[in-house]
Amino acid sequence: MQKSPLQIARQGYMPKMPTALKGKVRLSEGAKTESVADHEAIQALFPNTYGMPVVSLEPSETQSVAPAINVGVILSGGQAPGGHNVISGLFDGLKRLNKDNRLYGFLGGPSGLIDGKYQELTAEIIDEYRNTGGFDIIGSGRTKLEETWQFDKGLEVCRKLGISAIVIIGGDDSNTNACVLAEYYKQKQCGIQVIGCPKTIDGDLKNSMIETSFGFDTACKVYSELIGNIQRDANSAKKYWHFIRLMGRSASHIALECALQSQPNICLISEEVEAKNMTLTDIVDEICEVIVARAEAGLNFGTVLIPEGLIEFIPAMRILIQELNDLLAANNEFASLEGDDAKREYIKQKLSKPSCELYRALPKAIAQQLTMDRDPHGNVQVSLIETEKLLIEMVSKKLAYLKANGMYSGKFATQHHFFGYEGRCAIPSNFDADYCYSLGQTAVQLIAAGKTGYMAVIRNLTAPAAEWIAGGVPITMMMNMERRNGKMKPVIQKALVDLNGAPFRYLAEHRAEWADANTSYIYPGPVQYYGPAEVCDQPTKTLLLEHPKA
Ligand code: FBP
Repeated sequence: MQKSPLQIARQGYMPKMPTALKGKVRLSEGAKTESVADHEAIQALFPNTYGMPVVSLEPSETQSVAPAINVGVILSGGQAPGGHNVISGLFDGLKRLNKDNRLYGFLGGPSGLIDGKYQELTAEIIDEYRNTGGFDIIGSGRTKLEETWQFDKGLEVCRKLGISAIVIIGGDDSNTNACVLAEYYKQKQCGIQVIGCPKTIDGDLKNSMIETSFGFDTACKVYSELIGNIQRDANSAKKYWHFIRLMGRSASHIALECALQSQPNICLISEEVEAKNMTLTDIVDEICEVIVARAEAGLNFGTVLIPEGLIEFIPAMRILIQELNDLLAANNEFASLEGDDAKREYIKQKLSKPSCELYRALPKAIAQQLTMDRDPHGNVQVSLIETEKLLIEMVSKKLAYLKANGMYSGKFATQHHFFGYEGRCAIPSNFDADYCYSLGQTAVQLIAAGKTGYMAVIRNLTAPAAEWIAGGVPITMMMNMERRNGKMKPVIQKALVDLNGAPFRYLAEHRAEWADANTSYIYPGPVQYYGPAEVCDQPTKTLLLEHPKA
């Protein structure tokens, strides 16, 4: 396979690690833990893995040589830069403990465990993937591991391969499932440990114990570079407003981090829209205010960042989507209607009055998207709704009205963008390469210490890597009960943008100045892998604001 010069150079990069992971290691245990909420319910569901202590890894003079073990690894969910480094950290950590240890990769995500599809990961394979982006070493998938028959099939496969520990690299749902699996195997005394690793570009798997999920750093740096480049173009050509939607599912962490890095004219935050109970019209009015003010200063260009999940956070829109989900679930009458107009009329008759008004006000193409593209659970796939186009259309209409009434005299030409896949498989930044490799090594130490139902964690991430603190957190500690598909379930709390948190407060304090006639754009440029630490090793602005350097 041909490689670029950067790919070749990165193969030789040796990730930086916390000092504690470099030599012999001992485990230090803290006090017993409790779940973040719903203690009794969570304890009842996890009698064997509830209440375990937080553990940290410390340097030691001695570490006993353990008998050889086989470990399985699974990549779960969407790609995130650094996954290959978690696996290379696992591999190196295992071989350092005992050269006869073996690592098996389950292929195509969690379904690989159930279907017994696997590959042994040898040094030759691992070396090809060190410090590379992507999940292609073993592939990923979105199959959910949540039913007993799946656990039993997984057990059969593990027994056949002599696997005594599984590492699941995934987001909040995958780690919740890792915890359920750990509990099941412990209760049945199967002798199989389960350890999780925090992955997702969305940045929504974080809490008092997890400072950030891996991949968020690289993905945000890639998107910020692109936004910066667009801003430089906008400031050069001076003729377009760019509407840029950013991946991130429900939470707006990616949009917020990119705004902190690039200082756009406008950045919408879904969590704020919900907290202020804003309507689509309110959002359009806010955008128009900035456009009109800039036009008065002769600046008919700008940038607007839009989080992927925005539409679901507009309260009236959420009700409309819910009504449409209920109305269209297995609705044969609707399915049999011929033509878009007949379908539109049918829907209008069935919706509640406020939802019907909102539906009528939507551009036809968007209204149509809301009634198509449903996921296997019958829900509309909001990530496929082109919110950037919806806003462009609605803003254009409002500006035309303002122009007709003498309140606006600018020009409004637009470009739209959606950034997501551009960043999910980028070559991991030094931060993600180091962080992920350390997570893999940490998972090995947790396995060696006999732990199960833990997530590998690295803290103190704004300090130099040598000072990072490696350890493990019981997954039950991060759980609460939530209603999912009509049933109360134990889940890891998803972190949305905290409107009282330092990153959002920074945006709120500065956005008027960024919207202003005086352009305050920052042009972050591409991710740098070689050079001074202030250029190559900086963590995200979000991390720096949430965990200021000592
Ligand atoms: P994970 O939560 O699994 O890490 O996935 C993140 C993500 O990139 C979201 O930002 C996005 O909404 C989703 O995956 C898209 O996934 P897919 O390409 O499978 O539709």
